[in-house]
Amino acid sequence: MNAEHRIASLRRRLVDEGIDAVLISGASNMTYLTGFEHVIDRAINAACLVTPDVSRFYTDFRYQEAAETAAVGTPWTVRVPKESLYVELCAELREEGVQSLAMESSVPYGRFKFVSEQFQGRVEPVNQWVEEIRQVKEPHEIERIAAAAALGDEAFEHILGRIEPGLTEREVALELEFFMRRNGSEGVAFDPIVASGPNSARPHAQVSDRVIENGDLVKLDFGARIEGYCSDMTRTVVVGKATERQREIYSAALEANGIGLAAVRPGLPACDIDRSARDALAARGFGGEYFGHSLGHGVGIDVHEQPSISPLNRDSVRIGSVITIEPGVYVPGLGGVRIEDLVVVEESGARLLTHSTKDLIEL
Ligand SMILES: [Mn+2]
Repeated sequence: MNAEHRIASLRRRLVDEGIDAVLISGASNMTYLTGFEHVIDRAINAACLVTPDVSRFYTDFRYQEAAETAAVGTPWTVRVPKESLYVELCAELREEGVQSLAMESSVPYGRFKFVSEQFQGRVEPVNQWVEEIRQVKEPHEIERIAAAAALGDEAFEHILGRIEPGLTEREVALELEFFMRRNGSEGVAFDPIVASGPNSARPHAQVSDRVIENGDLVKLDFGARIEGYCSDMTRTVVVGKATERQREIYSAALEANGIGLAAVRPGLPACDIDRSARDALAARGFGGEYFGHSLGHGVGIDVHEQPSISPLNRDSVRIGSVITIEPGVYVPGLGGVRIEDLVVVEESGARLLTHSTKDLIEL
């Protein structure tokens, strides 16, 4: 991990925007920027301050020892304010002659207002500064995502041997989670989605106590987390023999998945990749009312990050991004199929990290 390189990227942004300092307090962004492992969690009270010559990590007593240990050999100095973190931080900014400060637009409004008053200089809300750096992965980040994807493949293989009529969605979801955690996943990337029968027509259905029946489509969307990095995959299976209509939906989703994957090229606008798969679905009779979400998204420290592969994103995809390609066909009352792969964007196109079969599985 090269914290130096990540901080340098942020400093270039400061220069470009003509701002003296930036304060980063989003947990995933702080994790990325510091490179600290096993320090930053969702409960932490902390902030990273970066100026042209300072990289300082503020936290409190509960995290002091872990942060100081993690900071050894890095450009970070750890500061543990005696009283209020933001009161002390603002006092230091004033002492150091900082005139303008960037804060992430995602911070709570109360904190933004408080810092604005305490600091007394110009405070600018800024959006996606660290997220933009995060969207191009370093090789060791890709290795971790690939390891999480491999565990996802194993979990899918495992769950295929378990799904049967009579089990509830919740039991299947629990088994998926248990398998991943028992085999090295740090929690899960997100609560698994197990959506059966008519529930599978809801793209982000919440797991229910519905009992799986013969003839159901069962959509499984889940991911592991390895060394701080997520994976994400979706497969849809049929319990028993598939009907003609189920086959038709499945083959449309599968074709769109293949077309979306083949469209991935560095330098191509994300919206064009999205359109390739969307047009393929429409040509099969599954236009907008059957597929209403984005084709994919970036994956890394967070399961949903930049770049978004959506009709609205005109930015080009870049070498080193890790994205999903996940077209779906959702037919209310009948069910839905989504097939989601995780890929790395390389010079020659998409390299798959998800290796589970996409042939229609009838259990
Ligand atoms: Mn996804």
